[in-house]
Amino acid sequence: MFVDAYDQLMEHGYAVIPNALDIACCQRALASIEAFKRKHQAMVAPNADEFGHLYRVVNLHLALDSLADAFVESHAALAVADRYFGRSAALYTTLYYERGSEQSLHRDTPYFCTKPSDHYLGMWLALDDVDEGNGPLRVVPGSHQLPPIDVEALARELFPNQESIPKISDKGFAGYQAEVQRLSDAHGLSAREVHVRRGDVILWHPSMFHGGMPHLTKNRPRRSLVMHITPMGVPVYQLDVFFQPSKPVPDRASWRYYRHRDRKIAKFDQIDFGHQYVMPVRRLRWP
Ligand SMILES: O=C(O)CCC(=O)C(=O)O
Repeated sequence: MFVDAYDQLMEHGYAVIPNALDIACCQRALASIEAFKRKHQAMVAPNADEFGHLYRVVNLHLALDSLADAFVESHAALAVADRYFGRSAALYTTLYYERGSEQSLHRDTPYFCTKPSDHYLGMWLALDDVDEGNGPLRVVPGSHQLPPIDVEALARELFPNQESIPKISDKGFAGYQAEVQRLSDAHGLSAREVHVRRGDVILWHPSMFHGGMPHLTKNRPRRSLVMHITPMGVPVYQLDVFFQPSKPVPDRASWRYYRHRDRKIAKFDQIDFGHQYVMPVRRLRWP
């Protein structure tokens, strides 16, 4: 089964690994998130919608060990990732959602630009059943194999001053994704929804074009954890390096890792709520 999923990942750019995490582990994670939300009600409230559903909480696993457990216990998915990297997959960052991301189609590479390239996978864990009603992931099979884009030429069009390409830029990100869309259309590729059950994991290749469908039944949660994984020590850069592949940069990550059971997890000291505000991990783990 591992081999099948690996072949799917390489051929189609994504793979669904059914029952990658057992239901009891999903339920423990969900119970701990509910307890966390009750305990830190005032802190999470600005991020929640009218149904109390959170949106894009970055690195919640640093406060909740049950989410780190969900990473280390997704054995069948990690076996595929380890084979892809040729060494053990480590956890870099996560995004926790309780409603659909509704993100437009994109590749992650501009913000997950690794040295060496492609040493990154998206690992999306369903904590609820997800279908057309609650904002499933959509993917464009084969989009990881589109012809290469000349990012330096694109950068010359997008950024008048080549000396100061920013790390973060909506214009840069959108400009690149528009080019991927154009190529994808030219090659006759199209998107499909991926419906999954609680405990299933979707793995995607760094160059997979993917996004989130509209979340139609708003009161029904879509709890999911996106895990961004790399081998330990691989540095992850942003647009400034993505658009200037020959820029000299360190080949080791600047962050440290901690051990969680048999895996390594990158250590950061803040949790970000929807890119609106941040909280120190220390405060959210206390007492
Ligand atoms: O969860 C989703 O709907 C999409 C997530 C995604 O596109 C991402 O994390 O890059």
